[in-house]
Amino acid sequence: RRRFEAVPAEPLETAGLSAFGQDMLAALAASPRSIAPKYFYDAPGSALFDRICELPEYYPTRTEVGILQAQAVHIAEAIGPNAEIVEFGAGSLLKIRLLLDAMDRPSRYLPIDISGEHLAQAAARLQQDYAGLEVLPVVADYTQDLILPRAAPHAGRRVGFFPGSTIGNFTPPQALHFLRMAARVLRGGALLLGADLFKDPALLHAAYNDAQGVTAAFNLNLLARANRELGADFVLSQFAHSAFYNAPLRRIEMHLVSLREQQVTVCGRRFSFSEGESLHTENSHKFTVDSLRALATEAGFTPGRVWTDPNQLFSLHWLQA
Ligand code: AVI
Repeated sequence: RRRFEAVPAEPLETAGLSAFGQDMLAALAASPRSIAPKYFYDAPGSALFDRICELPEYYPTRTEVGILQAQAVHIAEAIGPNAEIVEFGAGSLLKIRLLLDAMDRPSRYLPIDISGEHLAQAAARLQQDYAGLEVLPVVADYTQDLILPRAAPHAGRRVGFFPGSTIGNFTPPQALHFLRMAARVLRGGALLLGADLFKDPALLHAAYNDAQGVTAAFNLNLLARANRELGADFVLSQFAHSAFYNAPLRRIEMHLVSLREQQVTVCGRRFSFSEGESLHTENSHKFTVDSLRALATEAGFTPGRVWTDPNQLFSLHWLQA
């Protein structure tokens, strides 16, 4: 009698690989294939993202900056005197400067970022311009549970700042997890949160399919990064940038679509792509004011004021922790 034995799938040998290597191998071994968008942001990817923020089609950055400029006095009033600002992500120095300039004697600024070098440079530049402010960079992954330094004696409120609608790049459970952690570390203070609003899908589509192809280059840089860091052999011209609005899930999805049947090698392992098969690289969820407030409430915040632009493209939320 013949006996059939299940042959276990060859285990992925990931010991000794970087987090990017481990996650890329896991993404390629899965079906459907999907990887966290945080891997976009190596140095070339961060430079491409800065260019995206300047694109005519990419409205979120300039709209949020416009709201911060228009409402700085009211936001500073809500923050109060001597406050401590905790920024999740090194962030745009422009946005934090708009807040600091309007605030009444800010006491301390704690930018949190995973990239220590980038953070140290940004913090040093800020310190030069704000001599009376204590700038205390915290090198940490803010998607994990955080422990922050104690509040300085006599400091005012501790206020979190999470601009840019990066909250939309989390899956809904990740967003809830992040907000719960933020509510915990900011207890007694508040969070100022930027969230992109649902709008005409044609405008959303244009923002992620710009005419100059910068967003496409940003997406494809993920494969270029794998070639640089993981000894991969992706042929970039054999993959296409695809970004579309998924209406039921209220999100832009970005994918890299294989233009033909092909094989790639990553960290010494071979993977096949069929024609049209994709690697899902990013979600960018869009909110209504009410859906964001409901999410914040579920995470333990008490939603307060909401500031938007005249066209209701983007929202800034004051969430009491
Ligand atoms: C950082 N994040 C909020 C951007 C977004 O719009 O979701 C990332 C981005 N992806 C493509 N363009 C911009």
